[in-house]
Amino acid sequence: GTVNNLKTLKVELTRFMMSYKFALHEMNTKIDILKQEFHYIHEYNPIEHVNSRLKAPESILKKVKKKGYELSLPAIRENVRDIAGIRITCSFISDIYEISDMLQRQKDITVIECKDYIKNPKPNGYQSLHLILQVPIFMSDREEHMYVEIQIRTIAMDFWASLEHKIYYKYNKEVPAHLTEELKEAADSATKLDRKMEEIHRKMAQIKEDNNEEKENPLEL
Ligand code: 0O2
Repeated sequence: GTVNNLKTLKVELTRFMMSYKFALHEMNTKIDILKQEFHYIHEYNPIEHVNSRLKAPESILKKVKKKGYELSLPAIRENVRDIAGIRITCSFISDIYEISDMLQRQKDITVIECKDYIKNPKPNGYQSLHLILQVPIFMSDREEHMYVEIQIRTIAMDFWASLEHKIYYKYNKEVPAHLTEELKEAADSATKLDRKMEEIHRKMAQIKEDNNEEKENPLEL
């Protein structure tokens, strides 16, 4: 009885996590193709780096408990949508939306949700574009549609979020108001830096384009 049940549970859990592993693999390949293609068209690489992770079983259970979801694999599959997570760090803000559009346009991807914390930052200053997508994976005897969470942000947004996470992680008491304000100020500085770099990038691209036109039409003024 109990031993067999445990065996079945183990097989089911392994299958469950395996599906997310395949979904991550599928999405990572898509992102890698976009990265290479974008590089070819725009002559620069818009993706600084890509990180992906499978949510650890303890973290999954913690979330189920926190949100009060039913404790069953079907309920977890439906409700915990960030078991497969990918973070794309881009060079410029405009790259974020271009990459996001390119993913959303793919025919086998279903867009479930798009949260724009760049247009609407969180009160603490957090910025990122969050997509919940559904991607099909094909196995020997079945096809499954898996949720994948994609976070897309610039290096400056990532810098802020990484350090904010380090500073406040696991501190569940009230943070003094002046520190919350300073953190928000730091986020505003990151935004300023992002906008400045994008502006320089745009101006430089224009100069390069003008130069190329001169070369192509040497006799025209
Ligand atoms: P981890 O360790 O990254 O997985 P939910 O995902 O349901 O708990 P919500 O509000 O629906 O909550 O999701 P949301 O706002 O899209 O954010 C989820 C993820 O975004 C978090 O995952 C973080 O990775 C990131 N995030 C959101 N807000 C902040 C923030 O203020 N600071 C930092 N550093 N990261 C943030 P997890 O599961 O919390 O953590």
